[in-house]
Amino acid sequence: MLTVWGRAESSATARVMWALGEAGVPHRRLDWGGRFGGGDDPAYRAISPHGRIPAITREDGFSLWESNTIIRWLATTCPEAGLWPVDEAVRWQAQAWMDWSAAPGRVIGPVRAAYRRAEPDADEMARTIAAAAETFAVLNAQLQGRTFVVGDQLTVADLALGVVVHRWFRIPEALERPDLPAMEAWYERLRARPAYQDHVVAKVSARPQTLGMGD
Ligand SMILES: N[C@@H](CCC(=O)N[C@@H](CS)C(=O)NCC(=O)O)C(=O)O
Repeated sequence: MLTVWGRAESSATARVMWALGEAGVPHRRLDWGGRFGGGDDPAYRAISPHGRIPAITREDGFSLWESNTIIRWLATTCPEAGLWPVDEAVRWQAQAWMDWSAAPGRVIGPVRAAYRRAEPDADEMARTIAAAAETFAVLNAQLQGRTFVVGDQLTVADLALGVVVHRWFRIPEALERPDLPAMEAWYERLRARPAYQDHVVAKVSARPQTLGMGD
């Protein structure tokens, strides 16, 4: 049995849980990190050197950290799930989009920081949203004419990007955002997937749970 170490509402844990759900891999999850603590536990540091969540462990001693690496491992060990493109060019495009997922990860943070202020500053909100929209527009362009990020099938690229996009669309309706129709249509396709509903929509909020923590 695979064990996932990580609190469910963390974006990085949610990605891994979603991937496990898509692949149908039996697992259990332990609440770890954030308010649950454990990141500085030396035994945990032995499996996750930065003390960050998520990490996975298996009874035979195998362990792994970094959510996108865990997703790659899962996709290659469960090829029947179809998350790892067979075509070489598509497979490497998927890797590029996975690595690129750090970019929207960086721009959504300032939006959320502005949004969580007790007295939000309209200029800060507008500025951070405009900067984020510029980055998300890159993904929107890629999704034009495609069902999923690198083609007609859900892959590791979608798994790396689906959580941050959920956060973008969860910013309250009242806040003006430029239209990104291809990305919105893709988000609706993700929302139709039970594993995405269970592990992302139901668990990950737009508002940070714990200030000052990567979440
Ligand atoms: N690049 C890492 C990021 C890991 C990370 O920053 N995780 C956050 C939660 S999303 C964390 O561990 N925060 C501290 C904590 O929850 O204790 C990954 O994708 O696994």
